[in-house]
Amino acid sequence: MDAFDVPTQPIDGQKAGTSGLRRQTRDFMAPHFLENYVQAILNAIGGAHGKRFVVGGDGRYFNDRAIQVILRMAAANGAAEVIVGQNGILSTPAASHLIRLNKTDGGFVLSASHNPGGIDADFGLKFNMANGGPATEQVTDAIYQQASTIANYRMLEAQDIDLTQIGDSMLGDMRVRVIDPVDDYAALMETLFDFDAISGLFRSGFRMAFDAMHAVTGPYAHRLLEERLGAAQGTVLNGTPSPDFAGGHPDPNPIWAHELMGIMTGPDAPDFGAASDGDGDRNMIVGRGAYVTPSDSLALIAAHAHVAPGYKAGLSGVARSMPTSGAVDRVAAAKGLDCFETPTGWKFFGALLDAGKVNLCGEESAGTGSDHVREKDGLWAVLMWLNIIAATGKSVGDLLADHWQTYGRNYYSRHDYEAVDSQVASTLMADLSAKLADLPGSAFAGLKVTEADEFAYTDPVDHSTTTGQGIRIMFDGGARVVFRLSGTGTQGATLRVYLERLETDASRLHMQADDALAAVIAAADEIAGIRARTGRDAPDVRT
Ligand code: G16
Repeated sequence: MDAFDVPTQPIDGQKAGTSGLRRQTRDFMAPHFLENYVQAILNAIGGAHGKRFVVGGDGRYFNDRAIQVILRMAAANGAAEVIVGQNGILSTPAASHLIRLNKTDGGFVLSASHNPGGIDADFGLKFNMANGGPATEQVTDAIYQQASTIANYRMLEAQDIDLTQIGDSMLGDMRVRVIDPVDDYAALMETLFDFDAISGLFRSGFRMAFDAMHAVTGPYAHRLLEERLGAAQGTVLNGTPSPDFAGGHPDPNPIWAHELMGIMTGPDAPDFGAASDGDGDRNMIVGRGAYVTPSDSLALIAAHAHVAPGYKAGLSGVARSMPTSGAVDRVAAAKGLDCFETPTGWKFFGALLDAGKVNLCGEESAGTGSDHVREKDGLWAVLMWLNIIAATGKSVGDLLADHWQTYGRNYYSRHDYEAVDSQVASTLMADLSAKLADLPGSAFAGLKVTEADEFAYTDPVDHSTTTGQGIRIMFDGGARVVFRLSGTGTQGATLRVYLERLETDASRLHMQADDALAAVIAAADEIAGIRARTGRDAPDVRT
């Protein structure tokens, strides 16, 4: 088998967003696109010679072909070993765990997460570093530099590796280890949670519905929930990964997981419902008739994590992304824990986790996780909730009610305007930015602005600074609106408007979020002129 150089030239559109490179699948399938980006990654990390990597993805369309290309290029660049999930399948948290467990030099994670899959949908590639976490801003910038100047990539002429069979084989001088995608991850979960208590819960008749959304968590959930913990057969819905997620949108929120929401609000609703996304790092938690916002889920986990064996020593600190509500801050303050506010993107938690400053992180975008891996972890959050329910004997609804009673409730909603004309969206943000200094003191929809700024972050560990991370407008009484453009969309721009209001009056803790937030919603539109600029009457998605 011969390795050879293929001449190429830089291709537009290879700048990573919030989480690696996400593009339409056909872009990734275009000549040289994937190859250029893989070579750019290998160049940026100082080459592949003698190195070991993990490769896997969420099984979406083109996952299998892309993995064969990455294997051939890794071999051609002199890598010593690549560990691959059987059939090319690895959830993102499982990939992160394998990188750490096997002390590899990093990994290639193929996924566009919650974005739809298929030849006419989305694909993505992300490089994770030796700590198991997404490449830092510095490495991402170096990859972009390489992609912008690339002149050739290295390829091996070889047949496809059979990824259906577990075992070792050689590709040129490189060993390829095909492993079971679930085994090591399941073993890790068993060290963190009280499996006896959770099994006892299921034995006592506790019922659950888990919607894998035709995505990667199906095999993980079947193994852990049904086979290992004894949940009833049929607990896992849509549990076979499909290349186009059966035509669905694998994003675990009340809009896209409407099948599960229907079950949980129906007449014979189970006790507990949960869902995960395309690559298994996001989660949704829902009780009987009680949807838990990701921000509340993070706060509630912070308050109760010590009941799980892996966290019985307590938390070292917590972190949340800036647009995530301040609910977890209130728990941290009560418990005397450090609480960090980072830009959107799991990569910003990596340094805090590595330094031991925090061991619980979360984001409003349905991500929760700890220091067990360096990615957010959907099934981890589900098991944590099951452990909390088993330990406290309380329902999801009661846990939430008690939490709000103790800490107050941060009413929260995110409004997304999708596929907005990019020019309109960037002008909206630029205009907002230009008037920030004039906002304090003025009132909108009866709410007085106390502070307004553009979020910037200096990492307390590596001291790197990241600017331009969203516009924050704070109002009198603890309300806030944040405006940000998504870094994960693939068509036009997605404007995200994050709305929040703190309520501590015990008689007003059980309102509908949109009613509780009516004034904040009106103020947001008045300040940014969303309707007038986008021509939209309402957001496309509210979570
Ligand atoms: C990624 C990032 C998250 C981020 C989310 C949404 O998640 O890892 O940190 O919160 O995108 O980002 P944006 O608001 O820029 O679209 P995932 O699940 O898509 O990998």
